[in-house]
Amino acid sequence: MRGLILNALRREGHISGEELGRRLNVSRTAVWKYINELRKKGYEIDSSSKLGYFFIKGPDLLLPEEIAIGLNTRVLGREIVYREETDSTQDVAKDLVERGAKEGTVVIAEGQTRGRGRRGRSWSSPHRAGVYLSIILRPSLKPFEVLQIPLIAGVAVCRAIESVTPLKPRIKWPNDIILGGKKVGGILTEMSAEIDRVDHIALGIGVNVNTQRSLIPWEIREAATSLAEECGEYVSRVRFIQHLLAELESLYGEFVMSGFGAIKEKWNAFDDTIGSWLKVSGVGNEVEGEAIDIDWDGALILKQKDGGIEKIVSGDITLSGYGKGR
Ligand code: BT5
Repeated sequence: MRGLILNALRREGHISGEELGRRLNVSRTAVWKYINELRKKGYEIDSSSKLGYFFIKGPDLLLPEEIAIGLNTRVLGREIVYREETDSTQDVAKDLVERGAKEGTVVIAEGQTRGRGRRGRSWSSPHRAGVYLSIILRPSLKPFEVLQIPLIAGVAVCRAIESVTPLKPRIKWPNDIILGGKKVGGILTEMSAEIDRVDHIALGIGVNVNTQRSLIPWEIREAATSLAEECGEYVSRVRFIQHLLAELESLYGEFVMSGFGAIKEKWNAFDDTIGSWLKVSGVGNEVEGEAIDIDWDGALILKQKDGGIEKIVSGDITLSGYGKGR
């Protein structure tokens, strides 16, 4: 109901309580209560006896009713669970899965106290500055195919960045989103699976949107950036999420129908890894070589000094040569 009221106020500028009540089939007192709830959330809505209610401005929050206005998806984000603050949206998503949450449910937090990356690393999530969300997916995939999910999400993040800014993001395999050589976003894929079948995936995406440099822990400050810092202006987090969910839904749909082959070319368009000389660590022995391609299943193919070919399915990479676009 609050979403419908916001929609009407935004569209028409001002509208009387009586007219709102008539359209939504509720009493004027009920309209007044909803308006007060919106005001408590930070919406500036004024009223006058002549014009009725009129919208002044919204609170730049990632409220589900804000995201729903103009969200162009059928499944992703049709159910949004919102938290002002939480430990990690991944944990909230996992709780929801246990309670039967549907595919496409999205958990969004304004801030995380224990946002996480891969292998126990942390993800700095300052309040109301970035986008921190987890998406519940229930694809019928084999566990090894899940490797492709962060690559698909990477393309969606880059396309969303291109939709809301003039920036040219790149992807460092497997899950780093890079601007000007610095990390602006990361992707975390956690799954629950049996030997031959994935039960569900919690796809976590973190992007520094309007994150000021001073809010990023000093140890990683030099290696991190934000969309606002790179393009020099404030970026709407709501619009970014709307584009992200729409891009992801379309790419994920394509992937489910036709496999990773259809996405690989799109991934290549943002790739900043192939052609670089790099070191891969975090999975047993450190391996060094030139990244020559990604395989049909999303694995990175490295050519070592002696000409040997190594296929890498996960790990952390350090570039020691130069990637495209650097
Ligand atoms: C990632 O891990 O890049 C995946 C990050 C996923 C975060 C999202 S937020 C929503 C959802 N809920 C969660 O709890 N997590 C997901 P990894 O490749 O392991 O990179 C982690 C490393 O990135 C850290 O060790 C830091 O060096 C760096 N880092 C941490 N916070 C950062 C930030 N805000 N911006 C740039 N770099 C950061």
